[in-house]
Amino acid sequence: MAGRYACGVSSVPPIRRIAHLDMDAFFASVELLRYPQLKGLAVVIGGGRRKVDEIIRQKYADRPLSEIPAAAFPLLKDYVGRGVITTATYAARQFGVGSAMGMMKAARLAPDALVLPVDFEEVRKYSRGFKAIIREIAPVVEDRGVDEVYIDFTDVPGGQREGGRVLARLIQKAIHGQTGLTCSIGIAPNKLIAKMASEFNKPNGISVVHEADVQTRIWPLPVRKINGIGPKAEVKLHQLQLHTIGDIAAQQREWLVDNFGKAYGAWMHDAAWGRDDRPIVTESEPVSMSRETTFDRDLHAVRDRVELGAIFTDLCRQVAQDLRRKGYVGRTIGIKLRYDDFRIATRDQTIEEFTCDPDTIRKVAGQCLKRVQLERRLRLLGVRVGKLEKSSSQQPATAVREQPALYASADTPADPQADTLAGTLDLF
Ligand code: DCP
Ligand code: MG
Repeated sequence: MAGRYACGVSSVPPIRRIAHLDMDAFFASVELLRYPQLKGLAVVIGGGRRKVDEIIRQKYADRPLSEIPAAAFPLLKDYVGRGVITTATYAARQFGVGSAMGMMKAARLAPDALVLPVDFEEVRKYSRGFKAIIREIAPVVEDRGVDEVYIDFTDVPGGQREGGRVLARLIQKAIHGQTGLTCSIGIAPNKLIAKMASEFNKPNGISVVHEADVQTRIWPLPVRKINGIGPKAEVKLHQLQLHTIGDIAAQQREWLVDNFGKAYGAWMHDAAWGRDDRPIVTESEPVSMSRETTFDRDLHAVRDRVELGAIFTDLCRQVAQDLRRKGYVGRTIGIKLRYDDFRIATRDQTIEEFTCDPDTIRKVAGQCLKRVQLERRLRLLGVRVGKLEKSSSQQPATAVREQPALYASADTPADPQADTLAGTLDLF
């Protein structure tokens, strides 16, 4: 870089280079490590709690997992039950299937795709693993969840070469060499653009974006590509005839403020111009931990009381386990329901003492349940513990940087239409 800054002043700071790294088809790729014979095939991960691969493994107990024939694996078209796809291999994505799609719809699109359940423990193990590999090479890393991180390349040796491409290649090679997994990396002047750039060349790609490239590479993208513009903002932007990021950038800041409010409008203007100075946060503390499950069939609070009660207790137990494993206690306990008409209701309650005790969580979550309508059938039930603090009795060494819950969905504000029936139902 000496040449670049050869202006006689040695204190010129290096150019900020931020990378966003995202693992490719993460949960599916982890399964393919175990079953390399499925490489290149259309495989989807998801479905309920079916232990499909355990059945196969029993049947072929006499041979290593890698020698079980691909034909022995269950097909999507034979899948019974509900649930959504967690992820799909790139071969499966060619059929149009992908994350969050219902299994039934996916089965229509890719009937011959293989289907495997998620192995959470394995996924967590590889998640910790690839992050440790990155930290050995570039220490300033922000954990963004199970399969993505931001990395500050600015001061890392080689981090400025070819705009960061050289270091990105090194990281990709190290991760692949030590785990067999591939990832995609975007390197840019900031987090906002890096996040977009990591998608440009998926899978196993690297994209380098410079400040001067914003107009050509960022402005043509649809507004939703900005991390922070969600479905509601998108609808409104479309109503205002703004479809690309460039369309937003072409607006006056004041006009955006008038339409989207002071903070959001101004942020949107900056984002469209590729401006973002958020730092890399290396020690992120989880805000909450949650567990939720979609039922195989809609359940009714009275008619399916026993089944629902058991699932509810189990969710509380799992959240309590997550808290303990990661060394946290929490004080706000909440529930989330999705009704058969897809409406969502959430309720929570804050208690005096911090806890990670499954019975306490169960009791308070049960009280929250009494505050929502339970006449309609339910598709989904979730339990969340928030207002977290590190528990003093336990200090796990490695888990601190992990995200709260792998599959936590965004906290949904309480549904105003879900009237409270406090005290009238005592089901749980
Ligand atoms: N995931 C999930 N539920 C979703 C989306 C994703 O449980 N609705 C899980 C499965 C993914 C992992 O999180 O493997 C990472 O999510 P990504 O969006 O990064 O998707 P992938 O890594 O699977 O694919 P890509 O190559 O597009 O990053
Ligand atoms: Mg990914």
